[in-house]
Amino acid sequence: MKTFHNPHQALHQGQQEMFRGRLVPCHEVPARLDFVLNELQRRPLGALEIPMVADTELEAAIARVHTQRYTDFLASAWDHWVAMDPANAQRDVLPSVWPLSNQHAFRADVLPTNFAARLGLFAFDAGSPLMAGTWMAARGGAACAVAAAREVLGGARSAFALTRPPGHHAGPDFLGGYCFLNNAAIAAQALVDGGESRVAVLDVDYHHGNGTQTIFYERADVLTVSVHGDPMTEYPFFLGHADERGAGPGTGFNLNLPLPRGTGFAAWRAALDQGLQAVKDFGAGALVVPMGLDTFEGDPISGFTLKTEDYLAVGEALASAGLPTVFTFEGGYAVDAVGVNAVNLLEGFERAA
Ligand code: Q9C
Ligand code: ZN
Repeated sequence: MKTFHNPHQALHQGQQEMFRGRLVPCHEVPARLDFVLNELQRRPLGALEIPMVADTELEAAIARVHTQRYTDFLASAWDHWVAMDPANAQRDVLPSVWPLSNQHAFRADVLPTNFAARLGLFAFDAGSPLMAGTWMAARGGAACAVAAAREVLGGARSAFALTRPPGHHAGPDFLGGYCFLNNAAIAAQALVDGGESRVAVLDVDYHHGNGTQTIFYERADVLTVSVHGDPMTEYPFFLGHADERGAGPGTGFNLNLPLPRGTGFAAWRAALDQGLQAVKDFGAGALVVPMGLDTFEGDPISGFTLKTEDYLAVGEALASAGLPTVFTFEGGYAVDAVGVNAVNLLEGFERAA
């Protein structure tokens, strides 16, 4: 399996995230990707490459998933932030005001001129700092997703997009959960555009893949499945329940498998099997796996108890779908374990593929 890694990833390096009224050090750090790269060098699965995707092609692939209004905002956010106050050049961009979606409460159709207000329209939390290099880093990650999709369209059994920043919480026009561009959705859409008529996304991150769900919610050609911590108690809280089955032509093409905090491997694995059965019933021609390693017992912000050796079995189970598969890198905050856990999953897949 080839790995495409993002040479610009370290340009995105947040200082602090808001947590329960305090600013705490960011969990989503550049070293996460370095640990995965180091482990891939120790236990090679295939070539390690930088994605070669022309700017115009990358922009087109991103525009298939995200709105122009949102990508324009991301591209110019840093300059607007610094223009508000030159001292902002030393601070990360974080929102502090949001339009509630309650009926007759606030409007989301008017784009305010004030940048802090605009930020609140496009960001759903104060945990996802943005800085000078974020746009460059996010585009580099998306390029990995495009390159991995092309690799699979070209006949490879699998490819790994070692994306950072992560992507599965980012929607058509919003950022959050440390995510800016939805790399998994970009890969899935690239697979559709490359000729796959049915693509499945099976999200194994601890957190519900809300952005991916929203992007494909009304579509019958992309099945979205997510196994995650129950949003009644777990982030992102406001989406990810079992009764969200899709809408319009997409009705029946979204499956959420929420599990209680504290769930161990046996019960998690049973939910994964249920997800894999849905992928099979759908008749997918290709699979995208947003791969979060925050299901790990040692993860500092999550609540499942998977062990390092369990990830070999996770990879094996994913291979049993028998589909060309793109992996994207999502969460996983036990930094010194994230490399071994990620490569275990991919190695388990390769052994069984
Ligand atoms: N004290 C991903 O795994 N906040 N995003 C958690 C922690 C956000 C996770 C609060 C978690 C986002 C890609
Ligand atoms: Zn996560």
